[in-house]
Amino acid sequence: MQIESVSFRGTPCIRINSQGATALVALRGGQLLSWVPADGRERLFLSERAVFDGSAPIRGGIPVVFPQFGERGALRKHGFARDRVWTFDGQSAEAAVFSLVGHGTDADWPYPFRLHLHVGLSADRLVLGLEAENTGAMPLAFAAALHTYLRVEDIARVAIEGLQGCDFEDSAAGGTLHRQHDYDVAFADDALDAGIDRIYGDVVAPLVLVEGERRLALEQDGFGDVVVWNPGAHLGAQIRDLAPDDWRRFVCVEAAQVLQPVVLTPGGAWRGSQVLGP
Ligand code: TA6
Repeated sequence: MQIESVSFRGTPCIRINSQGATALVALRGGQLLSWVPADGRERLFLSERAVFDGSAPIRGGIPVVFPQFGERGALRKHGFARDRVWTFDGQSAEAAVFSLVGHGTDADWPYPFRLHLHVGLSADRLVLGLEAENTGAMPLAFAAALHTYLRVEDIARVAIEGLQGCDFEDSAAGGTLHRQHDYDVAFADDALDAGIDRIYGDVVAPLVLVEGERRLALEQDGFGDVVVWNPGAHLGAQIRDLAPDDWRRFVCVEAAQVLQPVVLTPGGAWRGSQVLGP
């Protein structure tokens, strides 16, 4: 694994090369911006209109959501980890390691903590590990997600397999509860206009993103939930840091721990991972 410091759209990043694959991680947010396996095809969506000056989160790649998911709490949407500048700690045997340390000095979240993001890369696999540690003297509770923006050619041809039988909260319909009866989640008809925004609980099977002949497997461990999001045409047109047709070019399939927040006692640690590959 080779590692170099680079600047991308004016923001400091770490580029990782391994077995012909590359990944780019912005220190802002500890956020993956690009993953190109050895076949040379980009797998992540990053908006051309993404903002890199720190005035808004970067739209695309893999934002780290912590310690709050969405607006389920008093903090800013999706918490603060994606807005902070992380540190590159170096490389372990298998991964580049990034960290974010909180000293408990935030008035609205006064808990000392340490987050680590491990980014492992081989020819055709991306392995992400997120670790949270309570370094303070009080218990703390958090939600977390790897908000993975997967690049697709045309959302109308995309299906996600592996969620049949799972219950989900429909965030686009006020959090109502439903069960996934269909074999796959597809983005056709009404969903193309209204979008899909769902939190699936107790997901055990590996997922597969299917688009025509292309398949990408997504496995996760530690994270109990999966969030599936595409804004659809209506909301997509209102998101300022997306170009007009960008909503067709991605789907977020997020490894998440949302429905049941994690509680860490002092000294306690939690780990979750998401693995993308063939
Ligand atoms: O994870 C899905 C979601 O919570 C959606 O509801 C949508 O708002 C999306 O995240 C993006 O949020 P953002 O704050 O990055 O615009």
